[in-house]
Amino acid sequence: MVTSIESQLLTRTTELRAQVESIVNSTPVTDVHTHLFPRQFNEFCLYGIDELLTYHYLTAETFRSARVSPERFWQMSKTDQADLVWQTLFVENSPASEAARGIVSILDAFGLDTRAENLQEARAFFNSRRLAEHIDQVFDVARVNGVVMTNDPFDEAEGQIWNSGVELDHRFRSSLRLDRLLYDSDRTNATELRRLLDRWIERMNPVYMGVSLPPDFKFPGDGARERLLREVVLPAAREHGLALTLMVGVRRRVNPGLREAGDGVGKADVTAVERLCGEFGDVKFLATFLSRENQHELCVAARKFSNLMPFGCWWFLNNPSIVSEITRERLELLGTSFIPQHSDARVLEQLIYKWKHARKEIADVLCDLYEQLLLSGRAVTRDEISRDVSRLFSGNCKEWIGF
Ligand code: HDL
Ligand code: ZN
Repeated sequence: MVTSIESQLLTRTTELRAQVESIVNSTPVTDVHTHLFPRQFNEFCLYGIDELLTYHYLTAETFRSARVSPERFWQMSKTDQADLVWQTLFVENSPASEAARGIVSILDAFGLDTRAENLQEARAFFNSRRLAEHIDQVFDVARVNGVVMTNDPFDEAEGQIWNSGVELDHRFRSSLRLDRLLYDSDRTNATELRRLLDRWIERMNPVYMGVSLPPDFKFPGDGARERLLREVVLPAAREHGLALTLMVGVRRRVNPGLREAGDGVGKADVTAVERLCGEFGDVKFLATFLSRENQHELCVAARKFSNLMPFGCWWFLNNPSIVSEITRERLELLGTSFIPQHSDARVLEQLIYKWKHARKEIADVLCDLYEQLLLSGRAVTRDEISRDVSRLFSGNCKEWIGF
């Protein structure tokens, strides 16, 4: 028999869950790391069903089930590749993976047939879209108010667009990606590198400088990369007032034949980031680690260094089961002083699924947290829930990178 206290509690928690879900689903988000481009960047602005289905997450999964070698696949046209992905992952099999379910969420958002035998309807729909309105609608449906791009000053074609004095859509802000700068040994002249950095910061007006790092990254270290970080990048970050974003634990080209899908993961050394944060206490760091095994250590490191902002459930971690686990441990160790997710979107419409799926997990974790708080003796108000979600979805980002 349910006592009156139990039924009151049940009513309160039911109301609470409804409030949290409504606030999480309606609060706009700033997406702190993507590979998206505005339409002013022409062929860099990827959208539509063929780009969505040839996303490297899906091609990797297709190679596991289709009887087509990667070499043969790369010789096919993009539409033939997309047809094979659709046939393999959506017709011959259930779209069980997170990336495949993401396509279902996107098609469903546009009212398209998620069980179609072929891509005829989807192609006709996306081909009929006027890009400017399409971008508006995607940002609106995903409730994304801004995205940070990943800009590589050493990509010839991208550099030309920047040099043309392109006017950026205000929803897209740049970040200066340093991978090639730090890894191409022929650019290791510190003075030359600093001159290049200053020039590109002036031109792109980035909101941060970012670099991806392998699992064996050490700091301090005696390699060229560590020397350039210390002598060039960090002084530039300090003088320009820019945050440095560290993406740690990627093993590039584990299987080169898979091209963009060929990268892997490795457990990294979080103490390297601790030492960076300690030595450069006046620089703000954003950090995300690719290995699930590094996530708890990153939370503890962030408790030691207030200039360290953990962000996102990166790449192989962007799956509901792991997003839920990471978000829960971050809340328990950091309160709301972290950035729970970024989309890493490469194709425009991915914003819709990546944020819909992330919001579901974040809402579930927050509901449990607030229910625990209620049972501990403190209810939360609607305004407090809204304040917390706004801080997670945009406030922490705004404080760290001004966007
Ligand atoms: O290095 C990165 O920024 C990664 O996010 C890679 O771009 C990776 O291929 C990716 O898209 N992950 O989601
Ligand atoms: Zn990325």
